Amino acid sequence: MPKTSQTPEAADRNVSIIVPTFREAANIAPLAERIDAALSGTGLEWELLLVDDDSGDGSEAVVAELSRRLPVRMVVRREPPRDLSLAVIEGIRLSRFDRLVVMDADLSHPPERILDLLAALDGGCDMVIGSRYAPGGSVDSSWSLYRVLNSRLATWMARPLVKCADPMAGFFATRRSVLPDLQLLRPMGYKIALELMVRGRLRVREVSIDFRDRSVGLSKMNWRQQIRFLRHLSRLYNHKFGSLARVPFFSAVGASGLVVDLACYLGLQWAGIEHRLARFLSFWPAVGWNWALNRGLTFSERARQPHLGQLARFVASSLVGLAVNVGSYALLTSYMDLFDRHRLLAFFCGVSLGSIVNFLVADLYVYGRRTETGH
Ligand SMILES: Nc1nc2c(ncn2[C@@H]2O[C@H](COP(=O)(O)OP(=O)(O)OP(=O)(O)O)[C@@H](O)[C@H]2O)c(=O)[nH]1
Ligand SMILES: [Mg+2]
Repeated sequence: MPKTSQTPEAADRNVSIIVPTFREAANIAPLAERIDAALSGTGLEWELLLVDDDSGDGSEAVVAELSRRLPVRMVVRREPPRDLSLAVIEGIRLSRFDRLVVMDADLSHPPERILDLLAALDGGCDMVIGSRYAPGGSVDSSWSLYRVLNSRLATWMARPLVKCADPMAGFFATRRSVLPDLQLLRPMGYKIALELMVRGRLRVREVSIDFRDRSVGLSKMNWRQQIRFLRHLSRLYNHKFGSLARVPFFSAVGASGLVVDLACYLGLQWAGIEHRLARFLSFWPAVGWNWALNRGLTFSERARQPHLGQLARFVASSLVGLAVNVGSYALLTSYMDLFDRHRLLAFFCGVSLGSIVNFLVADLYVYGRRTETGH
């Protein structure tokens, strides 16, 4: 990736602040004013680079007005997909300086801490996270229990990937010159810091911050973004740990498929369908569910293949897995006394063997071996 031509000395006296925006017209001026107040008089040269996904809410006019007195500019992305991480990458590409700070527009991240992040960065590391969960940090006191648990769960899921208390953070400082080739990045959704940390193997430090909820404008976080986060996580696990990292995702999908299977099995009987027919019918929605989730999650970065052919191969592989499952149960209980006395053990051995076969067939045959890491 191209490096900036700044000398180290000059680089330490300036910073590009990159802010992804989508419908943040009301937050842009207060954000720029607070950054200006925090940085003016420090001798630091700065630019505020807003990367907007064609909000159409008057943001561009606000920036045009602001740019008369502050070093603020806006780049508008007009091509889909609309995506926070892709906007940040575009910002990194277009930034003037080597030192970068990335933050949200909604004033959740205190601009007054930018200098602290930069000081820590200059202290010798590749990335500094403005961390809600480092000692001394906090989240907004109005957070509901659901939101606390949601955030903690996401953090916990990312923990095997990086040594960082707040890998979900959107407030961070880094240097463009230490980042991996931007072409190789494959983020989706909100967690661009996590993407950079994992793929760039960055040395990370944390500076605690007090995170405040937005007071103006609407949050763009929704369930769709949460699914995108899971897909992103699956890619990063696969990148870091190889194909074996798919096993927990595949297992979790299988477990959820079991719930679908059971719900349909009971539901159909409740609707008056005979139990053997219900058993036969409930298999299909469950297998379709598993196929779709594995396509979107476990094997999400594999090359896209036509739906129907792939679904048919998945059904075939599920039937093979089922045969191994039931067959090994029958063999174990017929020929080994131990398993005949402890049939539950045989049941779980059957399930495990069937799942392993399912996984291998899915990995090698159903979802293909070719890797493509586009959106
Ligand atoms: N360019 C671009 N920016 C986005 C997009 N989605 C969100 N943003 C910006 O990314 C930042 C974070 O988005 P928020 O909606 O505040 O998400 P959040 O901080 O996780 O959620 P809240 O805590 O509810 O505010 C804000 O500056 C948004 O304007 C997008 O699709 N494209
Ligand atoms: Mg926000």
